[in-house]
Amino acid sequence: MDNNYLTILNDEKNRQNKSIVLIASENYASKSVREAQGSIFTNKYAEGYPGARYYGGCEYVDQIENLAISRAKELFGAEHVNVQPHSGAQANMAVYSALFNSPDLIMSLPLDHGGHLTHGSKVNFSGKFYNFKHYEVDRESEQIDYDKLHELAKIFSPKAILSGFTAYPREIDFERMKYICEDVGSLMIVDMAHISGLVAAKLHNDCVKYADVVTSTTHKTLRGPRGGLILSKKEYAKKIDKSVFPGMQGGPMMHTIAAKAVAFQEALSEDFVEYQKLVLKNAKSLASKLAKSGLRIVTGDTDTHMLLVDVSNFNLTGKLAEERLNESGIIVNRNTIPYDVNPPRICSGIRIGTAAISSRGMDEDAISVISECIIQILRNSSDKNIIKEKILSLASKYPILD
Ligand code: DSN
Repeated sequence: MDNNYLTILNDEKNRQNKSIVLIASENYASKSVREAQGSIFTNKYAEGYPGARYYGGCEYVDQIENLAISRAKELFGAEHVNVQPHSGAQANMAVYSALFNSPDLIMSLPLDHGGHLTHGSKVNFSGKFYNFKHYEVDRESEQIDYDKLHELAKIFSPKAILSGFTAYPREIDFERMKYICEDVGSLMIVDMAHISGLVAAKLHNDCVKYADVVTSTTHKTLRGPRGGLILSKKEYAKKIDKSVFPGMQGGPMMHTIAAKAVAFQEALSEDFVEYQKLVLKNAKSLASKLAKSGLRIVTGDTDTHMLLVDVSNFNLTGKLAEERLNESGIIVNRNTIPYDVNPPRICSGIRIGTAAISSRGMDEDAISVISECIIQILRNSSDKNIIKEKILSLASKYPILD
């Protein structure tokens, strides 16, 4: 027995059990998903694709990869699926490399307006290899201004328009995106990492039917193992597969692909749809309670699992708010808000998500306690130990799956 490992594992178990995780990109994978990810499939090399591997002994890993692919196709109605990307960032990298040549022009939402690092940030490969031009959210509504986006797309004639975001709380109009892309002759690419669980449950409008290519992670609202996924129209299948392997990756992680297969089956269930309804209900309720207590909710509301909260009218920065909440056992991340006056490391907002707490079964009663605690912590208006106790007691009522 490796006691050092066990001690650290136990500490992390305690941390997860005793805190309230409101990080919008985190969730708790089921025991079945974790068992598959911890299975003996980890022992197998399988470079290549089912039926065309570069190693012997691949008969069962072929079956597991085909199972994951067919379930993902059924779940999302996709024509083609690649389940091999190790992460969302690698999925994006593989798609760009399959479809673009450096320095093709791509349009996207920038990081400080809610886009992802891989959507053209200068410090990321995407911004280094490709010529990203950004559309932004409207200063007043803080939502995407599709008319403006359309105007910009006519000017830039991008090779592709990227949508699907990391810190954007409202529903995206994918039909409109498709209309704009068709009008200017661009490819439509969607990174649905945050909303893939909602899309799977048909509680967010569908991007798969409109987009040429959709990328995702599998561990956020989708509640699978940590990993990536690419869905596409048939015509891009060959290019994308070649770009993932041998272009970007060597051996696929067959244990993670096994866990993806299990997660996709879970996501096809009625229980999963009910879970996603709870995620949405909890997010709406938390937004409304925090707003009633004086916090400004960016865009005024949420349509997803996520809300973005401007803490500046509490005389706080995002950094300070994150640290204070963290000390009391409520885990969030600081986040820039659109047109933020503070630098990214400090920023003026926090991002809150309800995917993880909803997996623990937390509902309206829990949301009331959480919102009260958030307000008291941010106002510094109650005894810290009393709040910590309240959070601990709430967390212990809703244990995480072991
Ligand atoms: N870092 C993830 C998030 O927190 O949204 C996206 O990759």
